[in-house]
Amino acid sequence: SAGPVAAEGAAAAAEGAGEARRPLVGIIMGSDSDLATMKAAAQVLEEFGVPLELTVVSAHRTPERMMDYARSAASRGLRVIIAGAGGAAHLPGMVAAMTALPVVGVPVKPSGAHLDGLDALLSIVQMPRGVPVATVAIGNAANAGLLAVRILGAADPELRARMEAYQEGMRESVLGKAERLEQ
Ligand code: RP5
Repeated sequence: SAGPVAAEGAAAAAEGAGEARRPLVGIIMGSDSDLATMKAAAQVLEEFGVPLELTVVSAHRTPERMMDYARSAASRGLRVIIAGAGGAAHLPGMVAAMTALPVVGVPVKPSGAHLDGLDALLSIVQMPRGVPVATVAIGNAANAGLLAVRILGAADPELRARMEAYQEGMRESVLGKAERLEQ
């Protein structure tokens, strides 16, 4: 199929759910060469049991596909879109212009890039007033996944509890390291 690939979250698998749940988060990227960076977002969502879909949508090479994706996203049940691109990274902003869903932008540093991803960062973060894109650090797709979990968790106490447990895990990990250093 030409459509996005749906991945079932860990929680659904654990529940033994036979049918895949509808994706809540759409992960899109300008090129399959962005996948090495963007797969970290999918991994986070899978860890939290959030159903996702993942595909390639290019603002410049497939503009009509980008419009179709953005305009149909909410009615297809998506709640958050994570969009990553490198270079002249117009994908997150253009998608945000064509949907009312929250869009998280990931600046990708393509291999061999001359500007180290700074071009993508500025393209994504410098949105005009009225059309926000929540921009994470260059290459930090994991944070995009975590932000999507937080957005969904605002109205989902169970998911929010999983985020609190994740934060507690980080806290314990850092305290353990501090303790070992101080010995
Ligand atoms: C951008 O150009 C993509 O998001 C990618 O980061 C970069 C290079 O794309 P390819 O030439 O590898 O397809 O549009």
